[in-house]
Amino acid sequence: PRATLLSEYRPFSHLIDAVELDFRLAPNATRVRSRIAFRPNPAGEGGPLRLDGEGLTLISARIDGKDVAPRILPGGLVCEVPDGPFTWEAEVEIDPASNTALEGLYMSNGMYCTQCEAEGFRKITYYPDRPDVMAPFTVRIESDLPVLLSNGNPASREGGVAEWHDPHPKPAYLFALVAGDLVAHEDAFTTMEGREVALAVWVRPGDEGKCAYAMDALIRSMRWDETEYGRPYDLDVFNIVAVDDFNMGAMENKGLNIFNSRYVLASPETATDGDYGRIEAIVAHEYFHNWTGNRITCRDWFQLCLKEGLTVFRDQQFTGDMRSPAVKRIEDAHLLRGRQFREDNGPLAHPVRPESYVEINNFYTATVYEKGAELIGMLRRLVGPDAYRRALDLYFERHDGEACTIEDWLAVFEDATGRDLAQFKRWYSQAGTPRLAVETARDGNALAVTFRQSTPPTPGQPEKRPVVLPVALGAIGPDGTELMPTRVIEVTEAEQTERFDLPEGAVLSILRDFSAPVILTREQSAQDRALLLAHDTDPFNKWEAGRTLAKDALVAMITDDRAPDTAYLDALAPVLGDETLDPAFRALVLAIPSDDDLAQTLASAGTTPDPQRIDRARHALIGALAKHLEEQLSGLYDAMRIDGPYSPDAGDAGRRSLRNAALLLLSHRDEGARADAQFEAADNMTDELAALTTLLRIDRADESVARFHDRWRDDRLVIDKWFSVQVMHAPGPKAADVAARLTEHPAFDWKNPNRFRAVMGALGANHAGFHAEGGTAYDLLADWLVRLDPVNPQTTARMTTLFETWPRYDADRQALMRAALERIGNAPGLSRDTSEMVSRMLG
Ligand code: HT7
Ligand code: ZN
Repeated sequence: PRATLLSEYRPFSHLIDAVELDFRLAPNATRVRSRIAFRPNPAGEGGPLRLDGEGLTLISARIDGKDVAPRILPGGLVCEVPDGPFTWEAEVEIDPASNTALEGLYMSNGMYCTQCEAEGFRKITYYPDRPDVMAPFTVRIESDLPVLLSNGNPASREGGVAEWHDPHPKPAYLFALVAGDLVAHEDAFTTMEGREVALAVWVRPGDEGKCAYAMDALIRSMRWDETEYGRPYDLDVFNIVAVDDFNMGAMENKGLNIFNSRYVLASPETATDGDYGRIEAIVAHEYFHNWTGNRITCRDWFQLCLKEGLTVFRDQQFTGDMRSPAVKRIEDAHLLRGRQFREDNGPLAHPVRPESYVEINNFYTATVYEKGAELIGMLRRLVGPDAYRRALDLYFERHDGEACTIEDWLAVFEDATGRDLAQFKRWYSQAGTPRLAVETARDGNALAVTFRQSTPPTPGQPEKRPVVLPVALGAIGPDGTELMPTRVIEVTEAEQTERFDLPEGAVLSILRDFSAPVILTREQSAQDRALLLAHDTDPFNKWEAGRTLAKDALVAMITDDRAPDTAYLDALAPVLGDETLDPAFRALVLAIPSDDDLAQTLASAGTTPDPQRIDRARHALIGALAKHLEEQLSGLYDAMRIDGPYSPDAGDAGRRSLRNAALLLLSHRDEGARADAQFEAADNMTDELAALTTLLRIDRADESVARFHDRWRDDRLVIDKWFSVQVMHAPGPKAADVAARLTEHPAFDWKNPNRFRAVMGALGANHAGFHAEGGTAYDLLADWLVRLDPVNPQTTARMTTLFETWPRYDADRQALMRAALERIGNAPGLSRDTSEMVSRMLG
């Protein structure tokens, strides 16, 4: 299939003044009538009307009331039209019950729902399905089902017919419709402008008791967007619907957000602290899109980071404000380095604003989202918070109701601050993770710090130019006092030297707060790292110092068969015992780098990672840590216990995370005795699942696995966890067998994306298991992806990325992974989605 290119963007031939849609719902034969008022676009190039359409049966088409016979093409239709304004009317038939791809109008548990981003609206009716065509929509829905929802405000409801009107012009990807037997958890919100908004979270009957937290997160998000960005809500209703079959996390349809039910439903017994955190973040993210995405949208899909990078940045700020900014920053940087660096350093590397795609759904990536958010964070750091807010005010004022580009976004910052952002713009077009090497030279008290930046080649981009790097740094004295508070250096050259007045013994703390998404390399002694771990005033670098010590210890164990480094073990103890530190932070310090993290570290240092050696070293370090710190861990396990009812707040969640991190280590000393007791006594899913996971990790979980299933067999979201943990924590050589056995379980509904991901995603996440000798896990995954592709191409394509790291490994594994990818690539009738991913990965 032909690629779409950014350079080929042309405005659409027509503008739309109004859209009316009329749905008569039936599972296999839904009728959709459209009535669209078109007029020529003065910026367009004229010509016939070209509308997108896929899988539609055209019943009739009329222009200004007269029948027409458009030419039907593979991806749409073409029709000659009058020179001036005209009204297009069409009727099509579609089959939502057979729509397993979950894109367009589909059915999930007897409920109708839609997913139109990025190009799903064309599966509902003929339309210019592109984000720069914006229009107000009126929607009429006819059905026997009790709840009938669409975007905007309710206009009327009579018998089996509901009408909705959305006054805000929007692109088709924000269209939504829901019809089902649903119940609501309701509340209300008064905006800063005095608008009364009726809020509802709609779920299947029986789930209404699990909506309170999502509602609470929504209300806090609405208030936060007013206070932090001055953005009020703009309709009389805001509805959220939870659906079990969903390809992604959630969707920001105007006034009618649709969510994967796992990001809505929560109760203490069934959801973990992690689930609560994700619900809060995703509810906020979708709500924040109302301004950054919906009111101001993207001109074309190449500009996806315009809405996604900015909205991720906003949801990160929100979570930081609601919880701990330090813990949030560490988690975000950790996620970026795990997922986005992996993408940026492999065959799928692409710029934050790509310039070509075959299937746009394949570009909802960590690079567009998470690296896109880092770019916003760097801009804010460079201009400062006040100028950032001024620029955002100007952005909303200048572009409200428009479909914009990255050029529009950067122009707002240039106009608000007077800065030239030409070099900064390279971040949007250049793929790959910059390396920042730092060297120091001393002359008396003058410390010269030389920064050298370079970005390795990525597919299609052999040469790279220097980017703008805001490098936050400070210094700590040998006695632990702060000698230089944080300042931000702008590194813009390939090589740049900065001088500081710092006495002998001062230890630099570089890239504080992870101020730029780069790989920092620098020689630093274990003593200096231990000093930063003990005394750095910047929480990110304090954590980073411990992390680097752990990685250095592990790398020495993996490559040189060394014993665990006691310097690292000794350095941890004072931090863990420091009661002035947030338990959530201490839990992060205690976490051992994952196998995948170590594989990435080794590969980027030019060493081929051996999954078995990595796994063994990690286990050995865990054992050593448990032995060395046993008493302290035991004390922490008892001290972090919470007596009283469960609360998902950050304080209690932090205590549980530290306690459960201690539990895991202690299980290597007590043969799982504490975990067994905790599994029986737990009154919340966080503790119950942590106990089960711990038992799985020491291979003593058979009984608890069975009991967990019996306890939760009727709760689909908990059963997803049951599937997932067994595979994720299976001993390496057994993982593929465990996964294969679970695919035969009667509850393995592989057409449900959550369930499929629970097993296959977990197999990919079990590093030693996925890469176990012989390639059985690769084959199992490939078999299932070939099977899933005709049913759900989007989820299949996304899951092929589990193979993206193939170039890291030894020749045997490379051959096995490539063979698995080739087998997927050769499957007859493979979707465009999956075939694009496979061919990009194979190069
Ligand atoms: N903007 C939404 C993206 C999304 C999506 C994209 C492709 C296919 C299915 C999808 N479901 C949701 C979600 C977000 O970023 O807020
Ligand atoms: Zn988003």
